[in-house]
Amino acid sequence: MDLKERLSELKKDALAEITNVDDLKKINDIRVKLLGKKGPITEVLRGMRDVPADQRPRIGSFANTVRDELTRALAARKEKLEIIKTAKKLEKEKIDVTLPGVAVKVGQPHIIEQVIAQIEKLFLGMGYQIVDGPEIEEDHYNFEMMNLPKDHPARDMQDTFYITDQILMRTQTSPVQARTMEKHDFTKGPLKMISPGKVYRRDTDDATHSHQFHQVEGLVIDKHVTMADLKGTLQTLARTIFGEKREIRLRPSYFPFTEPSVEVDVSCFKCDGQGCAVCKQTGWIEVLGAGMVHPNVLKMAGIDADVYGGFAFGLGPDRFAMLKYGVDDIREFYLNDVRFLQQFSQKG
Ligand code: FA5
Repeated sequence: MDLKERLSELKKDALAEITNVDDLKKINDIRVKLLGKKGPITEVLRGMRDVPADQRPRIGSFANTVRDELTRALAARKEKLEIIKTAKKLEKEKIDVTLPGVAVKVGQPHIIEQVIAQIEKLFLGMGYQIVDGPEIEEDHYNFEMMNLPKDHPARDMQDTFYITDQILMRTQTSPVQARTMEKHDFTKGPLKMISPGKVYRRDTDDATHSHQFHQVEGLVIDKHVTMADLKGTLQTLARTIFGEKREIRLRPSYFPFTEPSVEVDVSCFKCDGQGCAVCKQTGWIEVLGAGMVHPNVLKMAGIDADVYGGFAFGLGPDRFAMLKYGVDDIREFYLNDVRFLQQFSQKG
């Protein structure tokens, strides 16, 4: 058999082997076996030495054609096996997208947290800082610094959980203001802050009272702060929470830490001030307490009351939420019944 015949025979066997291989990993082995240095083609070409010189180009060219054909056949088989492999994998991992999904339950902040966040956003926008403070507080900060010495009759307004003589569960968020006033450096600018948080009172739980509730207090201290500043600020607050058309009115009141003190009413958002069940036919709803900071409070915090003055206000987000969403029992907020809580979407 001459070299050309041997090459043809070899090609036939090799193509058959390539066509029959069904394992991708074996393709490379076959390539090395057929076309490698120790492979039959190389060996045949080594025999070229014995071929007469005039026939060498023809056989050499044929050998190259055989090698190219085998290379192509190997590549084509490899591609085919890869397609088969992918198809098998896809078949195995097939997903039935028409199957019903499992709904993921997404939580949301508690409605009181949402109201507090809305208030915080407003005041941050007006350049206030948000300050946190301890819930277990000293009598000194909760009462004394707020112009409420021991045995002051106004202490009865806030029935207190005492832990010791001097330590108590804070009844209001005002102590945070006392702590901040004490530290504030007025050469660096005015003090503008709100302090949101939990407070505690020995109130008997009923539809409008809870022994644990929330407050947001606000405080501004600077030179030349007037009651008009207070009113404008609270007007903005009322409109943000209760709607664009709301008006507010101030009524004289009493708090030991402010003088003068006021109760703040907002025009009824249900009846637009006409009179309805929500506003008890008055057209107004009481929403918070406020006033101009008492000079004694400033002095106790080391602030010169002849130069500086300011306003303060304190509100209950629980009562705000009750009014805004028509919840008639404050205890609903604390029962943690998800069916109740889920009603309040994030947008409020
Ligand atoms: C105060 O606590 C004053 N520190 C507020 C203040 C600050 C006035 C600065 C002036 C200047 P009062 O006791 O009214 O005030 O409470 C404030 C708000 O907390 C009330 O308007 C009410 O919304 C809410 N609140 C009071 N007691 C309860 C309670 N037991 N349950 C739920 N909310 C309450």
